[in-house]
Amino acid sequence: MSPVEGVDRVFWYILGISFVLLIGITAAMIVFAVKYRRSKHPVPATFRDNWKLEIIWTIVPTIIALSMFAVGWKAYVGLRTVPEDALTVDVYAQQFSWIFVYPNDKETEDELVVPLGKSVKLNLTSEDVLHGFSLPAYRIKVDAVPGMQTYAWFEADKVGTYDIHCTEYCGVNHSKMAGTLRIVSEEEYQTWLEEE
Ligand SMILES: [Cu+2]
Repeated sequence: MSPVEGVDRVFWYILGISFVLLIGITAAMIVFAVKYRRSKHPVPATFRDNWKLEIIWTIVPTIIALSMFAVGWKAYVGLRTVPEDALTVDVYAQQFSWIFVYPNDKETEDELVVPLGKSVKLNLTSEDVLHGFSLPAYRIKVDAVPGMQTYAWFEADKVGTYDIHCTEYCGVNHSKMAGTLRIVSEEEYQTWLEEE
C-alpha cells in the first residue's frame, strides 16, 4: 500500500465511522423524542446503575478510537519510511519561495522536477522563519523549520504537474509562496538535470 492509499484509507475510515454515528445518533434522537414524548409519558422514568450498559458504552468507543489510531499509525509509518533507493533533493524554504537542490548541485526555484518511477526524498529546512511544505497530490504536509532538518518522501508514479503550497503563515507574501512539482520521463529528467 502506497502512502497515498494509506492516508486516503484513514480519511475514509474515519469519515465512514463519523457518518454511521451521525445517522445512528440522529435516528435514536428522533425515535426517543417521538416514543417518549410528554403526552405519552407525563411522569419521566428514572434509571440508575446499569453496569452492562456502562461497560458497553465505555468499551465500544474505546475500540473504535483505537482502531482509528491503528489505521492512522499504519499510514503514518508509510509516510515516514523512505525506500533506500530514493533520489534525494534538498529543499530550502525562504520568504517567499522554495529552493530545490539536486544531487549534482543544480538549483531551481519553485520548480521541483523528478523522474517517473522513482521514490523521491525531500530533506527540508528553512533559511528564515517557519514554513510548511505541502504537496497535496502525494498527501504530504511537513514543516520546514529553521535550524532543523525534516523530511518527506513520495513515489513519483504518474507524469504530470502538481501544486506545492506553503502551509505555515510565514509573512506578507505567504499566499504567493507556491511551487510546482513536475514528474517527467527518466530521459527528460536526465536532459533537464544536465542543462544549465
Ligand atoms: Cu512560507
